[in-house]
Amino acid sequence: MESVTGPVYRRMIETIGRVGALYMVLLDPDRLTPDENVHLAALAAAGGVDVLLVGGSLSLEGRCSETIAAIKREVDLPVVIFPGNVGFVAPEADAILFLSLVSGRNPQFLIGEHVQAAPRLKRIGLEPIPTAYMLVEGGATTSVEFMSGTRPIPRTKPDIAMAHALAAQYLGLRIAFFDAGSGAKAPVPEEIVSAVAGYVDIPVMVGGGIRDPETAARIVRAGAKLIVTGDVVERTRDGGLVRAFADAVHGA
Ligand code: 1GP
Repeated sequence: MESVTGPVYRRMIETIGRVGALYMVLLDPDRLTPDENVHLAALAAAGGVDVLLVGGSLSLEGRCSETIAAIKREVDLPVVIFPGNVGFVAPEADAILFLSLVSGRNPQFLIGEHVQAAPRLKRIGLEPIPTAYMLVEGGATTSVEFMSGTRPIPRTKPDIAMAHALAAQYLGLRIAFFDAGSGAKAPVPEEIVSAVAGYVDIPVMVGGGIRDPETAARIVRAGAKLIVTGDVVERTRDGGLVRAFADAVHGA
């Protein structure tokens, strides 16, 4: 029988053990061309990013495979898919976050997409990383909220976030990902991060609306083990800022 965790997840956990927390940059194939994303990926690699996430909520352009193939040709970083639905499955990636939207009550995103995706992943040999995805109020309606027809966890309710993450752990999921959504006005509150990190044994991942290294460092100090930024890197395309984020996440 195969181990339930694959090599990419195990390497991520080893990296966390070595550097304290892992810094991921999200590249969205809908928002940028493959060439632009390769440019950002190279910038990320030079700036000390640990893992590239590729994905988003829509895949309107259907460029996930093409983008990942182009990145893998040029950049030596693990590429993990951050899927919005089964259409994001791409054999060129190293792994895929096998996300269950556990903060919602929409069966399609709790298990439906997964039933379609699982046989494809097995056939192409793509590592699934079982991940609980929990949307947290970030001050604006997010694409995930709209597309999934689910409501986010209220910002002021750490107890609800804790119960969701613990249920996810007991279901066997390996990462508790709290996301305020891309471009959120406010990131996931540190109170939620510290409450959950002190309560569950699986690593806490945080993204959405993180715009400066100081905020990233504060969220790591609150207990997050994985930090993801997308929008700020995409907008600024600033290698120095990427390096500052990586240093802040690793040094927090
Ligand atoms: C979105 O957490 C990611 O799902 C990244 O968010 O684009 O706001 O950095 P930002």
